[in-house]
Amino acid sequence: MKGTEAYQELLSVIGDEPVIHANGYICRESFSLKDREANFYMIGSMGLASSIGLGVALCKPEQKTIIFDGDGNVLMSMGTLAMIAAAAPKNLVHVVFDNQVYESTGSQRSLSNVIALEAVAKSSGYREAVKVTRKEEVKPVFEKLMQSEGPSFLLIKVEPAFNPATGRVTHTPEEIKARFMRALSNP
Ligand SMILES: Cc1ncc(C[n+]2csc(CCOP(=O)(O)OP(=O)(O)O)c2C)c(N)n1
Ligand SMILES: [Mg+2]
Repeated sequence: MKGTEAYQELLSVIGDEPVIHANGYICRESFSLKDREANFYMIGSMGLASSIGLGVALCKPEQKTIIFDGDGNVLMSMGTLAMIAAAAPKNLVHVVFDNQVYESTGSQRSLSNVIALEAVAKSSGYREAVKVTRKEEVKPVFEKLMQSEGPSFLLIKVEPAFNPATGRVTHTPEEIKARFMRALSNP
């Protein structure tokens, strides 16, 4: 499946929940498909969406927090998987779009073709860790994780098929922060 198809499946399930996005194409794809105030776009710093997501989940325990991450981002901050597992927020759903490359910077190969990131998450202590490879599985599995106690990890294997004509996030970092904080205080 293409990344865009996976996003569309997920977006059909997401309501008001905050979604913290990893940098690069992940921000651009989501911004182009459906920009929302509750989307936090981590524009520059790779590897940090997961720790920002953890912080939001701990501060807002009454609602689900979602992280949209990439394989390269997860590999860069693998220690955050342990941090999330140890803090064990029941309301956190960590989604990884695994295209097995650093697509945003020219599709250099990542290690996720040999390292099973869902197994790393599970052995770190995530309550659930699921890998999906077929488009039809994405929505039902995500729905189930959104209704269950976390922290949970959903690894979606996607083709590296980003359309370079996709626009860029047009909000400034300051605007992203202000609107995200507004969305968090008015759920
Ligand atoms: C600390 C740091 N290192 C490198 C980069 C450059 N960079 C931006 S996105 C990216 C690739 C991210 O890979 P992945 O998480 O797999 O997402 P994909 O691009 O495949 O969607 C890289 C290397 C950066 N922004 N910050
Ligand atoms: Mg990638």
